[in-house]
Amino acid sequence: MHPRGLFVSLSAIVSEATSISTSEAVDREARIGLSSAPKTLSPWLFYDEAGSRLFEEITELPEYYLTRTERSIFAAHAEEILREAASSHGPHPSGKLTLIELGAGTATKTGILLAEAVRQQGSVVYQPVDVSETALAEASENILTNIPGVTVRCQVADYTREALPLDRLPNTRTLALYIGSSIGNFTPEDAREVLRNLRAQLLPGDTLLLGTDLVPSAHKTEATLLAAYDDAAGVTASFNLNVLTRLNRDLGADFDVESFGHKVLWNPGESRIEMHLESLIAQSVQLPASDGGTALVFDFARGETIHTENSYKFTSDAVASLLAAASFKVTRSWHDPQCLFAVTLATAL
Ligand code: AVJ
Repeated sequence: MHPRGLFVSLSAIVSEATSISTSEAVDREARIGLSSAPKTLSPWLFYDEAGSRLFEEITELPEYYLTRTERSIFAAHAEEILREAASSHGPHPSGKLTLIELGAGTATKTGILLAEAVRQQGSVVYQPVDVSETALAEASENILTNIPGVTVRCQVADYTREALPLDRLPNTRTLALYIGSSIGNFTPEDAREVLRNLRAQLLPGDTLLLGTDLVPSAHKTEATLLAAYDDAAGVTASFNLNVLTRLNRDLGADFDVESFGHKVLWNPGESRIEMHLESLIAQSVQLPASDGGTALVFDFARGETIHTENSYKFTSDAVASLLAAASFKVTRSWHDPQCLFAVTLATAL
């Protein structure tokens, strides 16, 4: 029999305290971002319940090639990925791999890697880390019913703000998964910081599997990239605009959502897709007083934007130097035939 079971860490129980600090964080973020010039809002604000649902919808859109392509890379190369991770050499005694995943969400693509880990080593411990308790509950239910041999230990945490609550089992190696191009939301400086924090929790010989979206190239046009963030069905537009609906609901702001438009551009100098919300008219928006500050009024000129997201795109050199800056060395990388997306295995030095 393979060990099975669900372990929920203590931090999962403090959801009430977490939700109080979440609405305080939303308030703080809105006050700072909307008072800045140019105006900004942080992408984590997208992911309320409606936004998380819209994101799941995005991942299934014909234009949004990222999720599907990364899944195809896992499907084609899971065996090699897991073998390379298990055999990466270091002073640490080799043993079974434990998989941890940063920002696991509902962990739909991870199943391919977990099933392969069970094939290679008989059983596997999987530690998904995410800020969303509901996403983690869905993830563990899916995995426990579909992949016998996996033990799931959910951890509710914000890996960008707190040290990772990593439980190391004796005589195991860790394979950390940071997939889905999640790293792409960070500026190069913050991305290095996130990977350094992760590296600090690992031992030499442990590995990281990093999923990154790639820059335009011979087989990947700028139009392909833009369409992924500006789909014909308008799901990404709804996802972007939903942040205003959220601020109205959570903070009592009075955004007229209809008078903002979804705007996407490719910034080649910074190597990133940018999403903005553009004010279609001159207008002002009120934010009521809260524990975090006094009532504020934000004036918008016609055509002025709120910068809501960066999604950085990489070359393989850029991936290697980002990893090197956090004391990882590239072991091997895989991409799809069109070079849309890359999956890179790196070893902690
Ligand atoms: C979740 C950050 C990987 O940047 O492609 C999708 C978010 N934004 N469509 C991305 C997103 C608009 C997504 N990441």
